[in-house]
Amino acid sequence: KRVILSGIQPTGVPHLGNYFGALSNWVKLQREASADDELLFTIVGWHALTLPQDPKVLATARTDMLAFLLAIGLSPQKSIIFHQDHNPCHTELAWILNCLTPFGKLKRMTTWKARLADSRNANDESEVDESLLNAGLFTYPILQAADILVYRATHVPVGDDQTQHLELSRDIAQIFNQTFKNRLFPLPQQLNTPTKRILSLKDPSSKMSKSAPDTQSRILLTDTPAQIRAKIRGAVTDSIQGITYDPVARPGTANLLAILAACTNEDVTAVAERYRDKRHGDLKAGVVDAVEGVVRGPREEFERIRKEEGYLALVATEGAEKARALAEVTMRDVRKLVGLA
Ligand code: AQP
Repeated sequence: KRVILSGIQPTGVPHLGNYFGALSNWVKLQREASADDELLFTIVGWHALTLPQDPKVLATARTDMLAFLLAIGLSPQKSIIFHQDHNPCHTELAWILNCLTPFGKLKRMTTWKARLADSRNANDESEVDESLLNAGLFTYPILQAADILVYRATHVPVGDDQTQHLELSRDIAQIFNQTFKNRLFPLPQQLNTPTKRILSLKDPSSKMSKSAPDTQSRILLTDTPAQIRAKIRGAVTDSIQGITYDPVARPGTANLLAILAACTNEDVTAVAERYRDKRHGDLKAGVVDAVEGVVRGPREEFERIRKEEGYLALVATEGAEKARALAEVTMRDVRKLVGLA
């Protein structure tokens, strides 16, 4: 039996990167799941708190994210869809795992190293401004391990940026199993999303992101056709004639080709071949149409579902009940094993 779990932070409206890198794959997994498979999709509010959040904005984003998950086609009849913060078993297990995880392993996380680098003094590299770093930023990979292990998940569909965190989850599962001479936790496998990372439209050296300051750098699932057109037209490309797929020399152009290929479900080299003798303007026009074709359905469905507050609350409550029931089964064993039954 497969137990598949994945999560998304309620840090804003999902963009094309989230959609192709995660959400559309969740829907595919749901469509192709067998009757035996258990699917869990969670909105990870506790992870969002590792960075400063405006409480009002977070509260809205959290409910909106649930509406988006339904709008893209996840079904509460087929998957357990829930808010992480509705299930305290995650934090209970996270604390126990905190006490088993070597400090050195966390220090090696590239996400942590990037945070440290961000907070270094520009003039004196050896100086870290610790006021920019909270303990949650250091330990959240353990909470992520708990999110997975509390359901004894076997498969975790995530992008390749998550490989190191998933390795840590496996290490922690192994440490727990060895320490308590048990095989409680299966070692979760990564299910790689077929789509590579979608890049920022304004700076193709970084990924498309919900929280990047430049709103023109991402296409949101709520964008209107006019907004999509303006953002794609303003995307950074290059001045080389003709269209070729070369992510190193032509990252902006390659990103547009990748977006188009993801929209039409084609091989990116086949798309590049089609546009070989065309101009960037033609490519951009093709991307605008393809993106609108993908975004229209979720956008319209989101607008409809977000107004159904009673239904959204019901989905959240039922999802939480199912998630808690599953997690409690694991936690009864965990508490017994560690001596806190
Ligand atoms: N640009 C991207 N291309 C492909 N996949 C992406 N993901 C995120 N950005 C891209 C995938 O989306 C899933 C959910 O991400 P998340 O919300 O948990 O956090 P994130 O990875 O940090 O995404 P964002 O959009 O950049 O959010 P913020 O700005 O809040 O940090 C993950 O599976 C991720 O791989």
